[in-house]
Amino acid sequence: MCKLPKPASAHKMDMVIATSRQLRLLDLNHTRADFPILAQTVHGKPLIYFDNAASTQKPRAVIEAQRHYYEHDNANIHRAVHTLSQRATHGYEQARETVRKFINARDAAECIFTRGTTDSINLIASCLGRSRLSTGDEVLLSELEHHSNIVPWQLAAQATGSKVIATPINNAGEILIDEFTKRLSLKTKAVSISWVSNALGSINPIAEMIRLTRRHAPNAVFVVDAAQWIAHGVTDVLLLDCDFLVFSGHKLYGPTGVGVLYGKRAVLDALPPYQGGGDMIETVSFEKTTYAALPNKFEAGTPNIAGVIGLAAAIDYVQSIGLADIAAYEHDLLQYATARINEVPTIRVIGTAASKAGVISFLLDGVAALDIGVKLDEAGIAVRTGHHCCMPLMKRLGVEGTVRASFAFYNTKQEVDALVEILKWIAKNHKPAAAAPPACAMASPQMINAISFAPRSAESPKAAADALAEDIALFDDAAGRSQFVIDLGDRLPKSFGQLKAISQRLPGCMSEVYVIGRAKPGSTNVLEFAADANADIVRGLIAIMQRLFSGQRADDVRAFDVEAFFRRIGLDQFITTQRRNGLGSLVARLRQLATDIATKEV
Ligand code: 7TS
Repeated sequence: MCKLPKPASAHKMDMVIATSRQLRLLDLNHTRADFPILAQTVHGKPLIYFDNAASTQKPRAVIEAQRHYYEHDNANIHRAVHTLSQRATHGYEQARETVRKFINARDAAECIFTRGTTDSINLIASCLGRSRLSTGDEVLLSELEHHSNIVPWQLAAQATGSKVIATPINNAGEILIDEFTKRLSLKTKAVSISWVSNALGSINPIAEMIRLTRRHAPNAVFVVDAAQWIAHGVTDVLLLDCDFLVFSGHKLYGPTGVGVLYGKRAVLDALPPYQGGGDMIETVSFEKTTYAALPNKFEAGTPNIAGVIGLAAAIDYVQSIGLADIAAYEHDLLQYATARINEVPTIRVIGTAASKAGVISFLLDGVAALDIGVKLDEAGIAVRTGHHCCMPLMKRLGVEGTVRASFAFYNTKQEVDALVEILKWIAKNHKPAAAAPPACAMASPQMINAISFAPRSAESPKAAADALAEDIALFDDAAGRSQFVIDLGDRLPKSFGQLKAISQRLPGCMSEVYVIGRAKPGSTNVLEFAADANADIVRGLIAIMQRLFSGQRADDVRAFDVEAFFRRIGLDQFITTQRRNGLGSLVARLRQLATDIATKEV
């Protein structure tokens, strides 16, 4: 069928619409000024914040609402007749009404304040586990889910003898609806699905999935994980007809540590309480305690009052812009970014669902995701790298992790252009890693002998540290320091294949890291080790650790404060033990080896 040319008047109408849309977009760009944090530079470059799926930035309205609460109204809620308590309670309950309207719930009592999405899902899974789930029952999830929509269900399944099932996706990152339907049955007691995938951005057909669940699994409750949807489109729980819908404040331009659990009144009433404590009771005696009505039944203890007030301010703020406009703007930005990012040589976009929210996950051939993240940070661009708390999804897609750029309405096409330019530069300038020897299934003594264990670099760890600190002091910016580290890594012997064959992957590091250590042959108290990784920056950090520790007396290794040293040389972002992408677990392994040697265990 051929397309008819549009009549002139229709063209004119298009132009009017296009012009008003452009004006609207311009307004949206101006909202950047509402976010004080965006005006800064990072490593001397204007900050480009593309980590919105992890947490969004906060507009002044949210910051002010919390400040105002603490300066004027701070008191505990629901407890006292005094004026401040009355004001605090009023603000808190007004916020509940704001949430109700925002998601179109029938009743504010159906909106429970929690610590966030994770807390909300734990509440649901735990309470269902104690009331509805039993042996042989099934909980249906998808391969796309975030760990917080997997692990709470596994805990409930373990406690009840029920089973967690994951419905499959295709290679584009879309849930296969026929497969989903096949897995629904009378045994299905809960279905819990993310509306938008945090790792890939796929928008799941949640309304259709709810309809199918009602038809084929009438015993199931349907939980919508709206963590990644809530800031990007209109939510209407009545229209969806879900049993539960959960989200976090911090992904909606609101504070951290606060979130919402919406549940249908009848379903919530049928659940046992989650936590016990103040505010959730009606009467308490040692013989019998009775529980408060909704929503207090699920809000034990003093809640995050300032957070709730900040969340309401965030909702007012996004509504003043309009979620439909936000969605249109972000859709346009995503299309632009997808087209531009595909110009980068060797790029592979991971997740190409037909319907996507503002997320682009990608890899560059031969460059570790972590190395891309470090380079982008040097350019002032914040992205997230790794498995995005979706290990089963990464396994399904056959990747270790990805680089993820995730957008908000304050991002611009110019920022996308800057990202694309840096990626082109990385693709062009990254030296391909020399082919590592292939991994074999079994370690032979010859293979262990072939490993080069690093010799001692200085008299003591302290002397090695002083020498390194002197070298690194020559660089006063982050780019120079990380290039120095990468150059050190270049000189590390390439033993990735051998080490992979004879040792377990070090858990807790974002890149693949292998390490083996031993007491130096002929000595009883000297540690030596070899290690390798598949990210340049990590190879460099391994080289530093070797200079510090390999060939040193185990007691000196144990006594040396690695964290303080990394702080001293300005690289502590890589080493913190709490951070999963850090080398904390390498440090812990080396300390353990040193302890074993010092106590003659090896
Ligand atoms: N569900 C989804 C779909 C998510 O994206 C996240 C957080 C959670 C649940 C948990 O939310 P929380 O607020 O309780 O932590 N996602 C991410 C992310 O993609 N990067 O950092 C956090």
